[in-house]
Amino acid sequence: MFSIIIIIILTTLSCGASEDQEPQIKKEITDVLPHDMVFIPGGYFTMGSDTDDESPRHKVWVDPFFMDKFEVTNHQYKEFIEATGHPKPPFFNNSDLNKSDQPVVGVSYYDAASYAKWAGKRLPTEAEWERAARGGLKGKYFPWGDKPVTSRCNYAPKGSKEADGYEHTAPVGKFPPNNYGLYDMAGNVWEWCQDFYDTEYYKTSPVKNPLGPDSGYTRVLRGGSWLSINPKYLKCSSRLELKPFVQDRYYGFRCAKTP
Ligand SMILES: [Ca+2]
Ligand SMILES: [Ca+2]
Repeated sequence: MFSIIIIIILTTLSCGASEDQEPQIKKEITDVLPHDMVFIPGGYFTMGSDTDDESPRHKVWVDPFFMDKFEVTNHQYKEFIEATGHPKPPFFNNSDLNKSDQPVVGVSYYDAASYAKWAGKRLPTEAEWERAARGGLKGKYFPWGDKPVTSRCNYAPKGSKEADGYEHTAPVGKFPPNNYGLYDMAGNVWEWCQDFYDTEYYKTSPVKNPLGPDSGYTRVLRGGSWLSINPKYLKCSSRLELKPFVQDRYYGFRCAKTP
C-alpha cells in the first residue's frame, strides 16, 4: 500500500474567531492520508473578491479535508477506463494532450464525478477548492501572491502559449506548488467542482461548509487553463460556469476526500 497511517492533530478555529485571532481547539483523528493527497487544515478564510460573480468577499469556514496534489492525469484516467469500461474522452488520441503525465482533458462534470467515486474520493466543493488554492495566504490574487508570473503556472501569457515553456497542457507538477503543497491550482486545466453555479450565491452563502445552491443547471470550474490569456482567470477567486456535459481541451479536475 502506498498509503501511510498518520495521526493528525487538527487545529481548528472556533466559530466567531477572526482570521488573525485563532483560539484553538485541538482534536485528534487517526486516518489514512493517501500518498497522492495533502491535508488541508480546517478553518476560516475570506472567499471571493470585489468583482463580478466573486462578490461580495465573505468569511467561510471549511472543515479539514484531503486534496489531490495534482490534477488527475491521463495515466490515472486510463486505469479508470480499463477498470470500468467508462468511455474514452475526446483528445485521448491527441498527441499534444495525451501524454501519461499530462492532465486528462475532455472530461465532463459527470466523467469527473464518476472517476472520483471509483477512486474512493469526490470532487471538491467550490469553497474547499478556493481555500486549498489560497494555500493559507490572505487576500492574494494567485496561489503564490499578487503578480502574474510566467514561471509560476501554465497559461497563455499575452496570447503566447509557449512563453511559460508549455504550448499545450504541461505534465502535472512542473511549476512550484503553493504553500499547501498543491500543484497547478492556477492554470494548466480548469478543474470541475461539485457545486451548481449561481452568480448570486455569495450573497446568501452559509458560513460553514457551503455546498453551493441546492439545484441548478451549470456547474463550477476553477483555476484557469493553458489557454487562458488574461491572468484574471488564474485567480484563486475566479469562477467559471459550464454546462455539466461539456467536454473540451481546457477542462479537467482533481479530487478531494473527507478524512
Ligand atoms: Ca503555456
Ligand atoms: Ca489547474
